[in-house]
Amino acid sequence: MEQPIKKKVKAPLSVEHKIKRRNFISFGAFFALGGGAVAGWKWLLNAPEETPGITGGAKAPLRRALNKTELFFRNFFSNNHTVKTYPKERAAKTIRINSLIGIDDDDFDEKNWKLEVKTGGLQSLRIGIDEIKALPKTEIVFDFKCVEGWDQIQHWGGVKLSDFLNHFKLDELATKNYMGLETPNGEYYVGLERDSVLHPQTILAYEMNGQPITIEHGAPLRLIIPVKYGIKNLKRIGVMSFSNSRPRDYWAEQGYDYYSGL
Ligand SMILES: Nc1nc2c(c(=O)[nH]1)N[C@H]1C(S)=C(S)[C@@H](COP(=O)(O)O)O[C@H]1N2
Ligand SMILES: [Mo]
Repeated sequence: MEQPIKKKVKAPLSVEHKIKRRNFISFGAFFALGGGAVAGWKWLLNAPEETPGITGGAKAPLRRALNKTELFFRNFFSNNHTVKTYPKERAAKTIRINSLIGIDDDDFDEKNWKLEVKTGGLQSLRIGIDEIKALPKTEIVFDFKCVEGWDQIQHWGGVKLSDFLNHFKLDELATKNYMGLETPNGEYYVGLERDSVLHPQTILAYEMNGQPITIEHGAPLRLIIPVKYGIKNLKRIGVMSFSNSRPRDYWAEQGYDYYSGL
């Protein structure tokens, strides 16, 4: 009897051989990716820095990425999108106090306070708190978020910023790209882009939990802008201005995201 012809089979790779081959492949990949990463890192290191001053001085390509993210969220939070609101009963009874930059001077005189609006004309507009309280009141209960990692459901009342702008015939000025707000002493200041300024939930607040705002929370008038983190919710507004370029912004100068949207 003839022996059945054995099929010629390729000898299976020995375990040792397999490991060697894997190592070779992974080391190759490691060096290829690693080389790419080093090259990318060098490219980033040598990339020009963005114009200093307004923002914290990130490398230009990084800022481009940040701006892309920003654009995504801007569209997401366009004025047709509103942040979640809650029933009044859910609001905290004791509102947290964060920082007091620009509002800790003892000689501040609430009685003589006026909101100064820089209209670009020779004279600023000066508006008293009673004129603001006479406008239709809007209330909002929402989750206030601080970048430091806390949040709290809070209840605020005041005039819608867009109503205020219309009433004082500032709507034309408000078509500029940015609004700048500063404390009366100029020590805390924020820049806000137009869409967030005109957002239907943005208010100039003079009440919290149905009571007048206390000094630590920004009396007599503060900004409540729910589409943004706490840092942009300026307490004790002294000066309002409009511009097409970014106004100075306290925390953006320290490297925080200028937009600081939620
Ligand atoms: N003038 C002024 N406004 C300010 C601040 C500040 O230090 N000074 N801190 C901001 C920050 S970081 C937050 S979280 C909120 C906190 O507001 P609250 O103290 O009323 O909770 O106010 C914002 N507005
Ligand atoms: Mo904050």
